[in-house]
Amino acid sequence: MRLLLSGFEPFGGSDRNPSRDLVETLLGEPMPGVDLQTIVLPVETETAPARLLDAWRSHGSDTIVMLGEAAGRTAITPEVVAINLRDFEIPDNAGRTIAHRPVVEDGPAAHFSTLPIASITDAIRSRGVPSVRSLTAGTYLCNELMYRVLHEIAITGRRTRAGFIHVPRLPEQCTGSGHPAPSMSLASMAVGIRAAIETLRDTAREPG
Ligand code: PCA
Repeated sequence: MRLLLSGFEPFGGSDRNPSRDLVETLLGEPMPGVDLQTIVLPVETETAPARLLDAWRSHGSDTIVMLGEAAGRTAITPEVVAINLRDFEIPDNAGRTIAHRPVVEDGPAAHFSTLPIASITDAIRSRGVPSVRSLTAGTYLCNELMYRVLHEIAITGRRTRAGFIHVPRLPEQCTGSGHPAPSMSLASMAVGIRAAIETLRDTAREPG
């Protein structure tokens, strides 16, 4: 399997993003049968999707897994669907706020993940890490990235499998006083994402 794994830089005032930490951790843990390329993307609507699509073209990946942080989540959550809507509640890291605009003008309303989501959540749970599918990737950069990648695959007729997985915040991001927030350790997230990658490797199509 030729896997492209992406994460995002910190955003929204945080100095961490677990998706970036995961990409860096997994890069240091080679897995048999996985040709891994990683990329950490800026949280910027103008640049993130294009940078990922460039990496896909240059690596020739047959599988794309995009990772991002979702505050408030209690589990590792593969996203089922990306919608054709950008509606930011906070500006991106370049200071842009986009309200009620499509990701792709005249694109379809939605694109579905082409990852085997039930197999992935089962595999993650079997390692003792909470995982459940999610039916919304939001309307910010993560949804936009997922939509743009799946749209590009659809219009180019490629057979690349692609999808997005949101992870909770790290405990270190949730130590402020006030309301406690859900979090998960980086070690548990890494076990879970590794299980997801192994599932994808073991269900990859034979070449040719
Ligand atoms: N999470 C944001 C964007 C970057 C990230 O890690 C989101 O869910 O859209």
